[in-house]
Amino acid sequence: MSAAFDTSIHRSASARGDFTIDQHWDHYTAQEHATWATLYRRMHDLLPGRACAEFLAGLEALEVTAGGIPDFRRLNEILDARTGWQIVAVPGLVPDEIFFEHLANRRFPSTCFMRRPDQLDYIEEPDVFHDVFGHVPLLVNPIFADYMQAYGAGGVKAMGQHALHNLARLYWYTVEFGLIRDGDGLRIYGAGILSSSKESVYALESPVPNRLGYDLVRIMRTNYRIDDVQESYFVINSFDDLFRSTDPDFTPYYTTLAIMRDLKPGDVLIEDEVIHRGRG
Ligand code: HBI
Ligand code: FE
Repeated sequence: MSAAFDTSIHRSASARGDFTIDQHWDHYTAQEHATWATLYRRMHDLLPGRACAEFLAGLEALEVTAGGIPDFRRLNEILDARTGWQIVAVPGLVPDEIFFEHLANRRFPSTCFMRRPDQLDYIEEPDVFHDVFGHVPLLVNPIFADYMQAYGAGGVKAMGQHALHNLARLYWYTVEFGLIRDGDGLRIYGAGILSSSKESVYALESPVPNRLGYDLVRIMRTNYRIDDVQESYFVINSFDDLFRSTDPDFTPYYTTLAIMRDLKPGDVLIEDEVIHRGRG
C-alpha cells in the first residue's frame, strides 16, 4: 500500500493552518509498536562509542526505550521542563515556511506514522522513528535546542532572500548527517545517521566517504544526495561552535554564494580541513 492510499489516522491531513494533527497514540497497533522495538534495539546496540554523549543523555532523560512508540504528551512534559521545546505531530513533510515557523517557535514537527515492516532498513520520508529517535533526544540539550530555533528563524529569512537551497544544505550536513569530535575520536549527532543502522557504522568506520572539518559557507555550497549514504560528512568541534557559527547575518554569505559554483557531494578542496580523505 503506497502512502497515497494509506488511510492511517497518523497520516490524515490536518484541518489546521499549521499542519499539526493529533498523534492519536491510542491508535498504534501492536505491530507498529513492535516495529519501533525492532528498530530501537538494533540502533541501541550500535550507539555506545558511536553516538555523541549529548544524544545518549537525551535518550535517557526522555526515557525513550524499546517499550513502544512514545506518547508525545509524555515527551513534551520532559522537553518543556528542560528546554521549552514541544513536539507537534504532523502527517508528513510540511511546506518549508510551516516547518521553519514551527522551529523558530521551539516546536519540532514530528511525523507520527510508523514505517511498514518491509521498510526497516530504508524509507525515503521521515517517519516517527526517524523523527523521535533521531531528532528529539538532542532537543534536550540547551545549546542544540537554541541552534534548532535559530535555524528556523534563519529559514524564514532565507526564503525571503531566495537562499533556501543554501540553508537547506546546512540542515542536511549538520542536523541530519553531522559528526562531532570527541577527544581524538568522532561521534555521530545527525538524525539521518542515528536512525540508520547501516549509516551509523558507515559514517564513522568506512574508508569510502570524506570526513571534513565544518565550514559554514563551504557547506552551503555543497549539493547532497538523498538516495544513498553520504559521500562527505562534516565534523563540528562542539555544539557551541556550531551555534556560534550561525550568529552572523547570512545576507553577505548568500550574496557571495550566488556567484560561486556549487560543489559536488564528494568534492575535496585544497582549503578543506581533511580529517579523512575518502576512497569513493
Ligand atoms: N517537514 N515534517 C517535516 N520534516 C522535515 O524535516 C522537513 C519538513 N518540511 C521541510 C523541510 N524539512 C526542509 O525545508 C528542511 O529540511 C530544510
Ligand atoms: Fe530528519
